[in-house]
Amino acid sequence: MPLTVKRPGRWTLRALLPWAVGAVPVLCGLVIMHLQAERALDARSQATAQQVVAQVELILDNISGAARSLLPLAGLPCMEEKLALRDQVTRRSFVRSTNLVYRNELYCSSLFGPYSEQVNASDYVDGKLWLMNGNSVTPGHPLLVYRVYEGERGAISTVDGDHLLTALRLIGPHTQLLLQVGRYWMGKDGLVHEGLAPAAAVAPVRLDSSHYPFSIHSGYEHGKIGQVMRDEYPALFGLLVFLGVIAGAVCRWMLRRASSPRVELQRAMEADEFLPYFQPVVRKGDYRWAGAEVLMRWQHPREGLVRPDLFIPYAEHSGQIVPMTRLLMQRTAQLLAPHAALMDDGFHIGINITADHCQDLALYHDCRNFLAAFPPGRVLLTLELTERKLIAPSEATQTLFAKLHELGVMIAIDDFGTGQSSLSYLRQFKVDYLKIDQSFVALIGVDALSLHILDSIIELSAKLELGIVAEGVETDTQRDYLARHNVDFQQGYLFARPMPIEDFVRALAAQAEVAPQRAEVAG
Ligand code: G
Ligand code: G
Ligand code: MN
Repeated sequence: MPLTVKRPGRWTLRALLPWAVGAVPVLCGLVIMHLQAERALDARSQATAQQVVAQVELILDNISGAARSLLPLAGLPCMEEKLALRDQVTRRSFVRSTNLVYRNELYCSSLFGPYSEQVNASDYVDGKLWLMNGNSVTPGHPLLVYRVYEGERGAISTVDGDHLLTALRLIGPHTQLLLQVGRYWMGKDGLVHEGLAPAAAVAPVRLDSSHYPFSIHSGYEHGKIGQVMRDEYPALFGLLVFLGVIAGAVCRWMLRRASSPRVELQRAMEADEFLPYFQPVVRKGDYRWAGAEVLMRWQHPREGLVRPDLFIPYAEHSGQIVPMTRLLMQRTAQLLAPHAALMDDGFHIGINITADHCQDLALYHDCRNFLAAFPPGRVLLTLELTERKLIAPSEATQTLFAKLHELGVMIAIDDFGTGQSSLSYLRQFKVDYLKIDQSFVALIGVDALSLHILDSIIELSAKLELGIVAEGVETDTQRDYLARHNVDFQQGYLFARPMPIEDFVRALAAQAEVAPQRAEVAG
Protein backbone atom coordinates (compact mmCIF):
# COMPACT_ATOMS: atom_id res chain seq x y z
CA MET A 1 0.00 0.00 0.00
CA PRO A 2 1.40 3.43 -0.76
CA LEU A 3 0.85 4.23 2.91
CA THR A 4 3.61 2.03 4.16
CA VAL A 5 6.52 4.40 4.19
CA LYS A 6 10.03 3.13 3.96
CA ARG A 7 11.95 5.08 6.52
CA PRO A 8 15.72 4.88 6.09
CA GLY A 9 16.40 3.30 9.50
CA ARG A 10 13.68 0.71 9.31
CA TRP A 11 14.42 0.02 5.70
CA THR A 12 17.99 -1.08 6.35
CA LEU A 13 16.88 -3.25 9.26
CA ARG A 14 14.16 -4.78 7.10
CA ALA A 15 16.57 -5.37 4.27
CA LEU A 16 19.18 -6.90 6.53
CA LEU A 17 16.91 -9.15 8.56
CA PRO A 18 16.33 -11.80 5.84
CA TRP A 19 20.08 -11.95 5.26
CA ALA A 20 20.69 -12.39 8.97
CA VAL A 21 18.02 -15.07 9.23
CA GLY A 22 19.42 -16.80 6.17
CA ALA A 23 22.89 -16.74 7.70
CA VAL A 24 21.75 -18.46 10.90
CA PRO A 25 21.40 -22.01 9.49
CA VAL A 26 24.60 -21.57 7.49
CA LEU A 27 26.57 -20.39 10.52
CA CYS A 28 25.07 -23.03 12.86
CA GLY A 29 25.77 -25.68 10.24
CA LEU A 30 29.33 -24.46 9.82
CA VAL A 31 29.91 -24.62 13.56
CA ILE A 32 28.53 -28.18 13.66
CA MET A 33 30.56 -29.14 10.59
CA HIS A 34 33.65 -27.64 12.21
CA LEU A 35 33.10 -29.66 15.39
CA GLN A 36 32.42 -32.77 13.33
CA ALA A 37 35.60 -32.30 11.27
CA GLU A 38 37.57 -31.66 14.45
CA ARG A 39 36.31 -34.89 15.98
CA ALA A 40 37.01 -36.85 12.81
CA LEU A 41 40.56 -35.48 12.71
CA ASP A 42 41.11 -36.33 16.38
CA ALA A 43 40.07 -39.92 15.71
CA ARG A 44 42.19 -40.10 12.56
CA SER A 45 45.22 -38.67 14.30
CA GLN A 46 44.84 -41.15 17.15
CA ALA A 47 44.45 -44.12 14.77
CA THR A 48 47.44 -43.06 12.67
CA ALA A 49 49.63 -42.68 15.77
CA GLN A 50 48.59 -46.18 16.90
CA GLN A 51 49.55 -47.68 13.53
CA VAL A 52 52.92 -45.95 13.51
CA VAL A 53 53.65 -47.04 17.09
CA ALA A 54 52.77 -50.63 16.11
CA GLN A 55 55.01 -50.46 13.04
CA VAL A 56 57.99 -49.01 14.97
CA GLU A 57 57.47 -51.64 17.68
CA LEU A 58 57.54 -54.30 14.97
CA ILE A 59 60.85 -52.92 13.70
CA LEU A 60 62.25 -52.76 17.21
CA ASP A 61 61.06 -56.31 17.97
CA ASN A 62 63.01 -57.34 14.89
CA ILE A 63 66.30 -55.64 15.81
CA SER A 64 66.04 -56.29 19.54
CA GLY A 65 65.62 -60.00 18.71
CA ALA A 66 68.99 -59.84 16.95
CA ALA A 67 70.67 -58.10 19.90
CA ARG A 68 69.22 -60.51 22.44
CA SER A 69 70.28 -63.60 20.52
CA LEU A 70 73.84 -62.22 20.25
CA LEU A 71 74.11 -61.18 23.91
CA PRO A 72 75.47 -64.61 25.08
CA LEU A 73 78.36 -64.15 22.65
CA ALA A 74 79.54 -60.88 24.16
CA GLY A 75 83.03 -61.20 25.65
CA LEU A 76 84.06 -63.96 23.24
CA PRO A 77 86.79 -63.18 20.68
CA CYS A 78 85.50 -61.12 17.76
CA MET A 79 87.21 -63.15 15.03
CA GLU A 80 85.20 -66.16 16.06
CA GLU A 81 81.84 -64.47 16.36
CA LYS A 82 81.73 -61.94 13.54
CA LEU A 83 79.99 -64.42 11.26
CA ALA A 84 77.27 -64.88 13.83
CA LEU A 85 76.85 -61.08 13.81
CA ARG A 86 76.56 -61.01 10.04
CA ASP A 87 74.16 -63.94 10.14
CA GLN A 88 71.74 -61.82 12.19
CA VAL A 89 72.08 -58.93 9.76
CA THR A 90 71.18 -61.18 6.89
CA ARG A 91 68.33 -63.04 8.56
CA ARG A 92 66.53 -60.12 10.16
CA SER A 93 65.04 -57.80 7.66
CA PHE A 94 65.34 -54.50 9.55
CA VAL A 95 68.78 -54.99 11.06
CA ARG A 96 71.49 -52.84 9.53
CA SER A 97 74.33 -53.81 11.85
CA THR A 98 75.00 -55.79 14.98
CA ASN A 99 77.75 -55.23 17.56
CA LEU A 100 79.11 -56.87 20.66
CA VAL A 101 80.04 -54.90 23.77
CA TYR A 102 82.20 -55.92 26.65
CA ARG A 103 82.92 -53.66 29.64
CA ASN A 104 81.42 -50.66 27.85
CA GLU A 105 83.64 -51.18 24.80
CA LEU A 106 82.16 -51.96 21.43
CA TYR A 107 84.82 -54.46 20.35
CA CYS A 108 83.18 -56.33 17.51
CA SER A 109 81.02 -55.09 14.62
CA SER A 110 79.20 -56.92 11.83
CA LEU A 111 80.57 -54.35 9.43
CA PHE A 112 84.24 -54.07 10.47
CA GLY A 113 84.85 -57.15 12.55
CA PRO A 114 87.19 -56.22 15.42
CA TYR A 115 86.67 -52.60 16.37
CA SER A 116 86.95 -50.30 19.35
CA GLU A 117 84.58 -47.63 20.51
CA GLN A 118 83.42 -46.51 23.94
CA VAL A 119 79.75 -47.12 24.74
CA ASN A 120 78.14 -44.54 26.97
CA ALA A 121 75.01 -46.02 28.60
CA SER A 122 73.61 -42.56 29.30
CA ASP A 123 73.22 -41.95 25.55
CA TYR A 124 70.46 -44.55 25.59
CA VAL A 125 66.99 -43.86 26.89
CA ASP A 126 66.34 -46.35 29.69
CA GLY A 127 69.72 -47.75 28.65
CA LYS A 128 68.00 -49.19 25.59
CA LEU A 129 67.28 -46.82 22.73
CA TRP A 130 69.17 -44.05 20.98
CA LEU A 131 68.05 -42.02 18.00
CA MET A 132 71.30 -40.96 16.36
CA ASN A 133 71.84 -38.32 13.72
CA GLY A 134 74.20 -40.63 11.84
CA ASN A 135 77.41 -42.41 12.81
CA SER A 136 80.94 -42.73 11.47
CA VAL A 137 79.79 -44.97 8.61
CA THR A 138 76.87 -42.79 7.43
CA PRO A 139 77.21 -39.37 9.01
CA GLY A 140 74.05 -37.23 8.94
CA HIS A 141 71.85 -40.23 8.17
CA PRO A 142 69.45 -41.12 11.02
CA LEU A 143 69.90 -44.36 12.83
CA LEU A 144 68.01 -46.01 15.68
CA VAL A 145 70.18 -48.04 18.01
CA TYR A 146 68.99 -50.75 20.36
CA ARG A 147 71.10 -51.98 23.26
CA VAL A 148 70.79 -54.97 25.62
CA TYR A 149 73.18 -55.62 28.43
CA GLU A 150 73.70 -58.07 31.22
CA GLY A 151 76.45 -57.19 33.68
CA GLU A 152 79.59 -56.49 31.67
CA ARG A 153 78.22 -57.94 28.46
CA GLY A 154 76.14 -56.13 25.95
CA ALA A 155 74.88 -56.30 22.37
CA ILE A 156 73.81 -53.49 20.07
CA SER A 157 71.75 -53.65 16.90
CA THR A 158 70.81 -50.77 14.61
CA VAL A 159 68.07 -50.01 12.14
CA ASP A 160 68.38 -47.52 9.29
CA GLY A 161 66.37 -44.34 9.72
CA ASP A 162 64.91 -44.94 6.26
CA HIS A 163 62.72 -47.73 7.62
CA LEU A 164 61.32 -45.36 10.22
CA LEU A 165 60.85 -42.65 7.64
CA THR A 166 58.94 -45.06 5.41
CA ALA A 167 56.62 -45.88 8.31
CA LEU A 168 55.98 -42.19 8.99
CA ARG A 169 55.46 -41.31 5.34
CA LEU A 170 53.37 -44.27 4.22
CA ILE A 171 51.10 -44.71 7.21
CA GLY A 172 50.20 -41.07 7.49
CA PRO A 173 50.81 -39.37 4.15
CA HIS A 174 48.57 -36.43 5.14
CA THR A 175 49.41 -36.46 8.83
CA GLN A 176 52.12 -34.56 10.62
CA LEU A 177 54.10 -37.41 12.31
CA LEU A 178 57.16 -37.29 14.56
CA LEU A 179 59.13 -39.97 16.33
CA GLN A 180 60.47 -38.91 19.71
CA VAL A 181 63.17 -40.95 21.49
CA GLY A 182 64.40 -39.29 24.65
CA ARG A 183 65.89 -35.91 23.78
CA TYR A 184 65.81 -36.49 20.05
CA TRP A 185 63.05 -36.48 17.51
CA MET A 186 62.72 -37.05 13.83
CA GLY A 187 60.05 -35.83 11.44
CA LYS A 188 59.15 -36.69 7.88
CA ASP A 189 62.09 -34.64 6.63
CA GLY A 190 64.34 -37.46 7.89
CA LEU A 191 66.41 -35.13 10.08
CA VAL A 192 67.09 -35.74 13.75
CA HIS A 193 66.48 -32.72 15.99
CA GLU A 194 67.28 -32.26 19.62
CA GLY A 195 64.61 -31.16 22.05
CA LEU A 196 60.92 -31.70 22.53
CA ALA A 197 58.92 -32.44 19.40
CA PRO A 198 56.57 -29.56 18.56
CA ALA A 199 52.87 -30.30 19.09
CA ALA A 200 50.69 -30.21 15.98
CA ALA A 201 48.31 -27.25 15.52
CA VAL A 202 45.27 -29.46 14.94
CA ALA A 203 44.29 -32.73 16.67
CA PRO A 204 47.62 -33.15 18.50
CA VAL A 205 48.12 -36.69 19.81
CA ARG A 206 51.08 -38.11 21.71
CA LEU A 207 51.17 -41.87 21.98
CA ASP A 208 53.81 -43.67 24.09
CA SER A 209 54.87 -47.17 23.20
CA SER A 210 54.21 -49.63 25.98
CA HIS A 211 57.18 -51.81 24.97
CA TYR A 212 59.96 -49.40 24.08
CA PRO A 213 60.92 -45.91 25.30
CA PHE A 214 59.68 -43.90 22.33
CA SER A 215 56.57 -41.96 21.48
CA ILE A 216 54.81 -40.87 18.33
CA HIS A 217 53.44 -37.33 17.92
CA SER A 218 50.68 -37.02 15.42
CA GLY A 219 48.39 -34.24 14.22
CA TYR A 220 47.71 -31.79 11.40
CA GLU A 221 48.86 -28.38 10.30
CA HIS A 222 46.81 -25.16 10.46
CA GLY A 223 43.84 -25.01 8.09
CA LYS A 224 43.34 -28.75 8.02
CA ILE A 225 39.79 -28.47 9.47
CA GLY A 226 38.78 -26.05 6.74
CA GLN A 227 40.26 -28.35 4.12
CA VAL A 228 38.35 -31.36 5.49
CA MET A 229 35.13 -29.32 5.52
CA ARG A 230 35.65 -28.27 1.92
CA ASP A 231 36.73 -31.69 0.66
CA GLU A 232 34.45 -34.01 2.60
CA TYR A 233 31.21 -32.12 3.23
CA PRO A 234 30.44 -30.30 -0.02
CA ALA A 235 26.92 -31.80 -0.19
CA LEU A 236 26.21 -30.82 3.41
CA PHE A 237 27.50 -27.35 2.71
CA GLY A 238 25.23 -27.10 -0.31
CA LEU A 239 22.30 -28.15 1.87
CA LEU A 240 23.18 -25.48 4.41
CA VAL A 241 23.26 -22.78 1.78
CA PHE A 242 19.94 -24.08 0.45
CA LEU A 243 18.41 -23.96 3.94
CA GLY A 244 19.83 -20.48 4.43
CA VAL A 245 18.25 -19.28 1.21
CA ILE A 246 14.91 -20.85 2.18
CA ALA A 247 15.04 -19.30 5.67
CA GLY A 248 15.94 -15.91 4.24
CA ALA A 249 13.18 -16.11 1.65
CA VAL A 250 10.58 -17.17 4.24
CA CYS A 251 11.66 -14.31 6.48
CA ARG A 252 11.39 -11.84 3.60
CA TRP A 253 7.98 -13.17 2.71
CA MET A 254 6.79 -12.86 6.30
CA LEU A 255 8.12 -9.33 6.56
CA ARG A 256 6.30 -8.42 3.39
CA ARG A 257 3.15 -10.06 4.63
CA ALA A 258 3.40 -8.17 7.90
CA SER A 259 3.42 -4.94 5.94
CA SER A 260 0.79 -6.04 3.44
CA PRO A 261 -2.32 -3.88 3.07
CA ARG A 262 -4.46 -6.60 4.65
CA VAL A 263 -2.37 -6.80 7.82
CA GLU A 264 -2.02 -3.04 7.98
CA LEU A 265 -5.79 -2.56 7.66
CA GLN A 266 -6.44 -5.24 10.29
CA ARG A 267 -4.06 -3.48 12.64
CA ALA A 268 -5.76 -0.16 12.00
CA MET A 269 -9.17 -1.67 12.74
CA GLU A 270 -7.93 -3.09 16.02
CA ALA A 271 -6.36 0.25 16.89
CA ASP A 272 -9.63 1.99 16.03
CA GLU A 273 -7.94 4.30 13.54
CA PHE A 274 -10.88 4.75 11.15
CA LEU A 275 -12.87 7.91 11.81
CA PRO A 276 -16.08 9.24 10.38
CA TYR A 277 -15.96 12.67 8.76
CA PHE A 278 -19.25 14.38 8.05
CA GLN A 279 -20.22 16.36 5.00
CA PRO A 280 -23.56 18.11 5.37
CA VAL A 281 -26.34 17.70 2.83
CA VAL A 282 -28.58 20.75 2.57
CA ARG A 283 -32.20 20.79 1.56
CA LYS A 284 -33.62 23.04 -1.11
CA GLY A 285 -35.16 26.33 -0.09
CA ASP A 286 -33.47 27.39 3.13
CA TYR A 287 -30.36 25.26 2.66
CA ARG A 288 -30.55 24.02 6.22
CA TRP A 289 -28.59 20.93 7.02
CA ALA A 290 -30.96 18.08 6.36
CA GLY A 291 -28.38 15.42 6.87
CA ALA A 292 -24.79 14.38 6.30
CA GLU A 293 -22.76 11.85 4.39
CA VAL A 294 -20.36 9.85 6.51
CA LEU A 295 -16.95 9.71 4.84
CA MET A 296 -14.32 7.46 6.21
CA ARG A 297 -10.89 8.81 7.16
CA TRP A 298 -7.88 6.90 8.39
CA GLN A 299 -6.07 8.50 11.30
CA HIS A 300 -2.76 6.82 10.47
CA PRO A 301 -0.12 6.94 13.24
CA ARG A 302 2.65 7.97 10.85
CA GLU A 303 0.87 9.28 7.78
CA GLY A 304 -1.70 11.47 9.47
CA LEU A 305 -5.15 11.70 7.96
CA VAL A 306 -5.50 9.42 4.93
CA ARG A 307 -8.18 9.90 2.30
CA PRO A 308 -10.42 6.90 1.55
CA ASP A 309 -9.57 6.63 -2.15
CA LEU A 310 -6.11 5.47 -1.01
CA PHE A 311 -7.29 2.56 1.10
CA ILE A 312 -10.94 1.75 0.32
CA PRO A 313 -9.94 -0.11 -2.91
CA TYR A 314 -7.62 -2.35 -0.84
CA ALA A 315 -10.31 -2.93 1.77
CA GLU A 316 -12.79 -3.86 -0.94
CA HIS A 317 -10.30 -6.16 -2.58
CA SER A 318 -9.46 -7.98 0.66
CA GLY A 319 -13.06 -8.18 1.87
CA GLN A 320 -12.25 -6.06 4.91
CA ILE A 321 -14.60 -3.29 3.86
CA VAL A 322 -17.53 -5.04 5.62
CA PRO A 323 -16.02 -5.10 9.13
CA MET A 324 -14.51 -1.64 8.53
CA THR A 325 -17.92 -0.20 7.65
CA ARG A 326 -19.43 -1.94 10.67
CA LEU A 327 -16.87 -0.29 12.96
CA LEU A 328 -17.44 3.04 11.22
CA MET A 329 -21.20 2.79 11.77
CA GLN A 330 -20.70 1.88 15.42
CA ARG A 331 -18.34 4.78 15.90
CA THR A 332 -20.66 7.17 14.08
CA ALA A 333 -23.61 6.14 16.23
CA GLN A 334 -21.47 6.49 19.34
CA LEU A 335 -20.34 10.00 18.36
CA LEU A 336 -23.65 11.32 17.04
CA ALA A 337 -26.20 9.78 19.42
CA PRO A 338 -25.36 12.13 22.33
CA HIS A 339 -26.20 15.06 20.02
CA ALA A 340 -29.43 13.63 18.64
CA ALA A 341 -31.32 16.56 20.16
CA LEU A 342 -29.57 18.92 17.71
CA MET A 343 -31.02 17.11 14.72
CA ASP A 344 -34.45 17.49 13.19
CA ASP A 345 -36.52 14.34 12.87
CA GLY A 346 -35.69 12.44 9.69
CA PHE A 347 -32.09 13.73 9.64
CA HIS A 348 -30.33 11.91 6.77
CA ILE A 349 -27.23 9.95 7.53
CA GLY A 350 -25.60 8.59 4.40
CA ILE A 351 -23.29 5.60 4.66
CA ASN A 352 -21.28 4.36 1.65
CA ILE A 353 -21.56 0.65 1.02
CA THR A 354 -20.16 -1.67 -1.63
CA ALA A 355 -21.27 -4.86 -3.37
CA ASP A 356 -19.53 -6.91 -0.65
CA HIS A 357 -22.10 -5.73 1.84
CA CYS A 358 -24.94 -7.22 -0.15
CA GLN A 359 -23.99 -10.89 0.12
CA ASP A 360 -25.76 -11.64 3.40
CA LEU A 361 -27.92 -10.11 6.10
CA ALA A 362 -25.07 -8.76 8.22
CA LEU A 363 -25.67 -5.27 6.83
CA TYR A 364 -29.27 -5.45 7.99
CA HIS A 365 -28.15 -6.13 11.56
CA ASP A 366 -25.56 -3.38 11.38
CA CYS A 367 -28.26 -0.90 10.26
CA ARG A 368 -30.64 -2.03 12.97
CA ASN A 369 -27.98 -1.53 15.63
CA PHE A 370 -27.15 1.86 14.17
CA LEU A 371 -30.75 3.06 14.27
CA ALA A 372 -31.29 1.68 17.75
CA ALA A 373 -28.76 4.21 19.06
CA PHE A 374 -31.08 7.14 18.19
CA PRO A 375 -34.59 8.12 19.25
CA PRO A 376 -37.09 6.49 16.86
CA GLY A 377 -37.61 8.52 13.69
CA ARG A 378 -34.77 10.92 14.41
CA VAL A 379 -32.38 9.49 11.86
CA LEU A 380 -33.09 8.45 8.29
CA LEU A 381 -30.35 6.06 7.32
CA THR A 382 -29.40 6.10 3.63
CA LEU A 383 -27.10 3.52 2.14
CA GLU A 384 -25.14 4.85 -0.82
CA LEU A 385 -24.25 2.22 -3.37
CA THR A 386 -21.96 3.45 -6.12
CA GLU A 387 -23.19 3.04 -9.66
CA ARG A 388 -19.69 2.29 -10.89
CA LYS A 389 -19.72 -1.18 -9.34
CA LEU A 390 -23.29 -2.34 -9.27
CA ILE A 391 -24.33 -5.62 -7.73
CA ALA A 392 -25.97 -8.47 -9.57
CA PRO A 393 -29.52 -9.00 -8.35
CA SER A 394 -29.95 -12.33 -6.57
CA GLU A 395 -32.27 -13.85 -4.05
CA ALA A 396 -30.00 -12.89 -1.18
CA THR A 397 -29.80 -9.25 -2.28
CA GLN A 398 -33.55 -9.06 -2.85
CA THR A 399 -34.15 -10.33 0.69
CA LEU A 400 -31.61 -7.94 2.11
CA PHE A 401 -33.04 -4.88 0.38
CA ALA A 402 -36.60 -5.86 1.32
CA LYS A 403 -35.60 -6.19 4.97
CA LEU A 404 -33.71 -2.90 4.87
CA HIS A 405 -36.79 -1.17 3.54
CA GLU A 406 -38.86 -2.70 6.33
CA LEU A 407 -36.42 -1.10 8.70
CA GLY A 408 -36.95 2.27 6.98
CA VAL A 409 -33.46 2.35 5.50
CA MET A 410 -33.18 4.21 2.20
CA ILE A 411 -31.09 3.18 -0.79
CA ALA A 412 -29.29 5.77 -2.87
CA ILE A 413 -27.37 5.21 -6.09
CA ASP A 414 -24.12 7.12 -5.65
CA ASP A 415 -22.18 8.78 -8.47
CA PHE A 416 -25.24 8.42 -10.67
CA GLY A 417 -24.59 8.91 -14.37
CA THR A 418 -21.13 7.35 -14.32
CA GLY A 419 -22.34 3.75 -14.68
CA GLN A 420 -25.08 2.08 -16.59
CA SER A 421 -27.90 1.09 -14.29
CA SER A 422 -31.12 0.41 -16.20
CA LEU A 423 -34.53 1.51 -15.14
CA SER A 424 -35.46 -2.04 -14.26
CA TYR A 425 -32.46 -2.14 -11.99
CA LEU A 426 -33.59 0.98 -10.14
CA ARG A 427 -37.00 -0.59 -9.66
CA GLN A 428 -35.68 -4.01 -8.67
CA PHE A 429 -33.80 -2.61 -5.73
CA LYS A 430 -36.50 -0.11 -4.88
CA VAL A 431 -34.00 2.74 -4.99
CA ASP A 432 -35.08 5.87 -3.12
CA TYR A 433 -32.48 8.44 -4.14
CA LEU A 434 -30.14 9.24 -6.95
CA LYS A 435 -26.96 11.13 -6.11
CA ILE A 436 -25.92 12.99 -9.27
CA ASP A 437 -22.21 12.63 -9.80
CA GLN A 438 -20.23 15.81 -9.28
CA SER A 439 -18.90 15.72 -12.85
CA PHE A 440 -22.38 16.67 -14.11
CA VAL A 441 -22.78 19.41 -11.57
CA ALA A 442 -19.44 20.78 -12.69
CA LEU A 443 -20.93 21.31 -16.16
CA ILE A 444 -23.35 23.95 -14.92
CA GLY A 445 -22.35 27.32 -16.33
CA VAL A 446 -19.59 25.75 -18.41
CA ASP A 447 -21.01 23.60 -21.14
CA ALA A 448 -24.58 24.43 -22.08
CA LEU A 449 -24.86 21.48 -24.45
CA SER A 450 -23.82 18.73 -22.03
CA LEU A 451 -26.08 20.21 -19.41
CA HIS A 452 -28.87 18.26 -21.10
CA ILE A 453 -27.61 15.10 -19.44
CA LEU A 454 -28.05 16.70 -16.04
CA ASP A 455 -31.49 17.91 -16.98
CA SER A 456 -32.42 14.42 -18.17
CA ILE A 457 -31.28 12.84 -14.90
CA ILE A 458 -33.31 15.33 -12.91
CA GLU A 459 -36.31 14.69 -15.14
CA LEU A 460 -35.88 10.94 -14.90
CA SER A 461 -35.76 11.03 -11.12
CA ALA A 462 -38.96 13.04 -11.05
CA LYS A 463 -40.68 10.56 -13.34
CA LEU A 464 -39.54 7.61 -11.28
CA GLU A 465 -40.48 9.48 -8.10
CA LEU A 466 -36.96 9.20 -6.80
CA GLY A 467 -35.42 11.77 -4.50
CA ILE A 468 -32.37 13.51 -5.93
CA VAL A 469 -29.17 14.79 -4.38
CA ALA A 470 -26.60 16.86 -6.28
CA GLU A 471 -22.98 16.32 -5.27
CA GLY A 472 -19.97 18.57 -5.61
CA VAL A 473 -21.77 21.91 -5.57
CA GLU A 474 -19.08 24.56 -5.48
CA THR A 475 -20.56 27.76 -6.89
CA ASP A 476 -23.63 29.95 -6.43
CA THR A 477 -24.45 29.43 -10.12
CA GLN A 478 -24.58 25.67 -9.62
CA ARG A 479 -26.60 26.01 -6.44
CA ASP A 480 -29.16 28.33 -8.07
CA TYR A 481 -29.45 26.23 -11.20
CA LEU A 482 -30.14 23.11 -9.15
CA ALA A 483 -32.64 25.01 -7.01
CA ARG A 484 -34.46 26.16 -10.12
CA HIS A 485 -34.67 22.56 -11.31
CA ASN A 486 -36.16 21.43 -8.02
CA VAL A 487 -33.27 19.26 -6.86
CA ASP A 488 -34.20 18.14 -3.34
CA PHE A 489 -30.78 18.12 -1.73
CA GLN A 490 -27.37 19.55 -2.43
CA GLN A 491 -23.95 18.65 -1.12
CA GLY A 492 -20.61 20.28 -1.81
CA TYR A 493 -17.80 22.55 -0.74
CA LEU A 494 -20.04 25.59 -1.25
CA PHE A 495 -21.95 24.54 1.85
CA ALA A 496 -19.34 22.69 3.82
CA ARG A 497 -16.39 20.41 3.40
CA PRO A 498 -16.24 17.02 5.11
CA MET A 499 -15.45 17.77 8.78
CA PRO A 500 -14.64 15.97 12.01
CA ILE A 501 -17.36 15.30 14.58
CA GLU A 502 -16.49 18.29 16.81
CA ASP A 503 -16.91 20.82 13.98
CA PHE A 504 -20.00 19.07 12.75
CA VAL A 505 -21.71 19.10 16.15
CA ARG A 506 -20.71 22.72 16.74
CA ALA A 507 -22.23 23.83 13.43
CA LEU A 508 -25.30 21.70 14.04
CA ALA A 509 -25.80 23.37 17.41
CA ALA A 510 -25.46 26.82 15.83
CA GLN A 511 -28.08 25.89 13.24
CA ALA A 512 -30.45 24.48 15.88
CA GLU A 513 -30.62 27.91 17.51
CA VAL A 514 -32.13 29.37 14.36
CA ALA A 515 -35.68 28.12 13.91
CA PRO A 516 -36.32 26.41 10.59
CA GLN A 517 -38.50 28.20 8.06
CA ARG A 518 -41.06 25.44 7.70
CA ALA A 519 -43.03 27.14 4.92
CA GLU A 520 -40.15 26.87 2.44
CA VAL A 521 -39.34 23.30 3.29
CA ALA A 522 -42.72 22.00 2.30
CA GLY A 523 -42.18 22.54 -1.45
O1 G B 1 -14.28 11.92 0.97
P1 G B 1 -13.92 11.65 -0.13
O2 G B 1 -12.52 11.89 -0.39
O3 G B 1 -14.16 11.82 0.88
O4 G B 1 -14.20 10.11 -0.46
C1 G B 1 -13.56 9.47 -1.53
C2 G B 1 -14.29 8.23 -1.95
O5 G B 1 -14.33 7.29 -0.89
C3 G B 1 -15.71 8.52 -2.33
O6 G B 1 -16.00 7.82 -3.54
C4 G B 1 -16.51 7.94 -1.21
O7 G B 1 -17.73 7.43 -1.67
C5 G B 1 -15.65 6.83 -0.72
N1 G B 1 -15.87 6.55 0.69
C6 G B 1 -15.76 7.40 1.70
N2 G B 1 -16.09 6.78 2.87
C7 G B 1 -16.44 5.51 2.54
C8 G B 1 -16.90 4.38 3.27
O8 G B 1 -17.10 4.41 4.48
N3 G B 1 -17.15 3.23 2.59
C9 G B 1 -16.99 3.16 1.25
N4 G B 1 -17.25 2.02 0.66
N5 G B 1 -16.56 4.19 0.51
C10 G B 1 -16.30 5.37 1.15
O1 G C 1 -18.46 8.95 -4.18
P1 G C 1 -18.99 9.87 -3.10
O2 G C 1 -20.10 10.68 -3.56
O3 G C 1 -19.28 9.17 -1.81
O4 G C 1 -17.79 10.87 -2.87
C1 G C 1 -17.84 12.02 -2.18
C2 G C 1 -16.52 12.65 -2.47
O5 G C 1 -16.69 13.94 -3.04
C3 G C 1 -15.69 12.86 -1.25
O6 G C 1 -14.39 12.60 -1.62
C4 G C 1 -15.84 14.32 -0.94
O7 G C 1 -14.74 14.83 -0.24
C5 G C 1 -15.93 14.90 -2.34
N1 G C 1 -16.63 16.17 -2.41
C6 G C 1 -17.67 16.58 -1.67
N2 G C 1 -18.07 17.84 -2.05
C7 G C 1 -17.24 18.21 -3.05
C8 G C 1 -17.13 19.39 -3.85
O8 G C 1 -17.88 20.35 -3.72
N3 G C 1 -16.17 19.41 -4.79
C9 G C 1 -15.33 18.36 -4.97
N4 G C 1 -14.40 18.46 -5.90
N5 G C 1 -15.40 17.23 -4.24
C10 G C 1 -16.34 17.16 -3.29
MN1 MN D 1 -21.06 8.75 -1.34
